[in-house]
Amino acid sequence: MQIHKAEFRCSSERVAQVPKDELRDIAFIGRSNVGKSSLINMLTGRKGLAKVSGTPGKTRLINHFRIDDAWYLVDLPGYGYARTSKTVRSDFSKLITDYVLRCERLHFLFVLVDARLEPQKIDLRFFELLGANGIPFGIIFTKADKLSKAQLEKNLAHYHDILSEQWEELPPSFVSSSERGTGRDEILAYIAHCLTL
Ligand SMILES: Nc1nc2c(ncn2[C@@H]2O[C@H](COP(=O)(O)OP(=O)(O)O)[C@@H](O)[C@H]2O)c(=O)[nH]1
Ligand SMILES: [Mg+2]
Repeated sequence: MQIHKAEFRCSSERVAQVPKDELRDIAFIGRSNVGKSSLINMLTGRKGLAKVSGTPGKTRLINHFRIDDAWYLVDLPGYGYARTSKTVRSDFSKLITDYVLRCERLHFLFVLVDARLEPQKIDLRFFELLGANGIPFGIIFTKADKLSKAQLEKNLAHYHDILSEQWEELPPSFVSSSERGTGRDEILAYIAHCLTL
């Protein structure tokens, strides 16, 4: 699949404000600074579509981007950023849980994790929440360019071991680098597949 048209549609501070049309949402989430905005720009081929920020934790809105008049790419707020107020920090904000667990627009969710890091507790907790609620999701390991091939393989194997302790069937996973365009074709092909279901 190729993306020809990507237009910002709206920012929502409450789920009541998200679009009400019949198109479906493919959403992206992860810890602040994991590389979500960069990945969205890489996938859509639009450098400035989602803002890439050096100051993490700023985006607390749900952003809808209308793709080829066929589906929405949804940029969700980051979670797990400590230097904000207590209510925003409390694991996953109400905005995130309202959307992810209850919004019927959501068709598939990609959870981004930094390929360089040990599995983070907050990400594992989030997977549990998704599993318990039957939300279909996949994992994208980001910033792969910052690792050697051997280190990447090692980290992925370790991650899979940890997940296998909890899951009988592992979620689909992808490796990305927004710097190099790695993972673009695979992720877009998977989205195309999801949209046929
Ligand atoms: N080397 C490298 N840096 C990245 C990649 N993706 C994001 N970054 C950097 O990581 C920082 C956070 O990226 P951003 O997309 O704003 O993360 P967000 O907070 O999850 O939206 C920025 O400094 C990016 O330039 C990547 O694939 N490779
Ligand atoms: Mg961002």
